[in-house]
Amino acid sequence: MTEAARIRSVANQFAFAGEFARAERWGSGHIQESYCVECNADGAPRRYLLQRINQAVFHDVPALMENIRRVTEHVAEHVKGQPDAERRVLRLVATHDRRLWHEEPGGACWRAYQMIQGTWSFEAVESPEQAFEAARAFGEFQAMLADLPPPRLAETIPDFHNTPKRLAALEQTVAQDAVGRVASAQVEIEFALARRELAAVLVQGGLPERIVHNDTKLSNVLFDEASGRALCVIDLDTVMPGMAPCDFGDMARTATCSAAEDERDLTKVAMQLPLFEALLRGYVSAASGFLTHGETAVLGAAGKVITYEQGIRFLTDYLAGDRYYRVHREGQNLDRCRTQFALLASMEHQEAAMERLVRAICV
Ligand code: GN1
Ligand code: MG
Repeated sequence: MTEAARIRSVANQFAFAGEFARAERWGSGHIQESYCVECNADGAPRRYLLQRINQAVFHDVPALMENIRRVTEHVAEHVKGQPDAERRVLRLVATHDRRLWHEEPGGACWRAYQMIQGTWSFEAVESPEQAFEAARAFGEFQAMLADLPPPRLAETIPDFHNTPKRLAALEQTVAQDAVGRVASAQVEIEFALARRELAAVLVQGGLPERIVHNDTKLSNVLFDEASGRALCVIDLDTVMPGMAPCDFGDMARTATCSAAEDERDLTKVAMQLPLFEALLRGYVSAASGFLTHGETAVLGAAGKVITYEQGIRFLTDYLAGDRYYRVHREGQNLDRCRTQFALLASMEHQEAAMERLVRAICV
């Protein structure tokens, strides 16, 4: 079966409106394989997001999909009756036999969402307003999930933001040097090891457990094309118990820097303080109701920790032979790591100013 025929046959398992018309590869995710599927329903095109779940990363598909079902239904309840409620949360589409995912005979698992119309997403930030909006949307998302009824969400990837464990994994990978790349990344390995005390900052903070998004990069927010406002938070795969400042830290990693995550010209990579300020204001505007002093006190540090952690993760994967993150060119994971470390260095330079903003804004 060709790839196109396979996608079509998988799409036909889902309760989409109308007839399958076409499918194309979609999005910039490093993990899941996504397609935009267009169907024709009475002459009107309907679009869906069809995703093949990466089971090397998400081992427990039922737990993953149950988390997403509960989270999307809960957020839908929160936004019900508000303007544009339909477009403010991802909505799963079930299969014809009412399952949340489809399993192919070979074991591959697929799921589908309705595509949210009239929206943009961005790989790199364009303005402080955009940073504010993205942070407001993620803060609101955390706030809406604060009253999710028990049981506790499943930890689909345990120790996801456990930075010391990420560092240990790097050290082990360096020791193994399975694909002989260690010699080509000495500078980055030394950079990482010289900052090992940073790894413990969040996990040792005694922070409360909350339901967090865990992948709050700028490109995981959909902005309304018409108003420019942040409308909907997407990519719910890693929504699980965690620490609220990790979400803020990942925003600082991706929305204070106007260079792409894999930019090779490192002179373009810098933490821009006005964007950090906009992020803080946006996040606090939505999350101040539940954040404790202990959580707000580490928001500046969280940017550094998550940028450091992400650099370590890219470096580890480069040294292991690109087994986790999808790459489109030779050395891309090392480029991604270098960008993270350049951004971290820029944050280190501006640390005092970042801390001043945190104290001024999070009163
Ligand atoms: C991965 O696939 P994507 O782009 O949504 C990763 C995140 C990283 C991100 C870096 C499950 O997310 O943790 O922050 O790449 N997701 C997983 O861009 O590991
Ligand atoms: Mg993701």
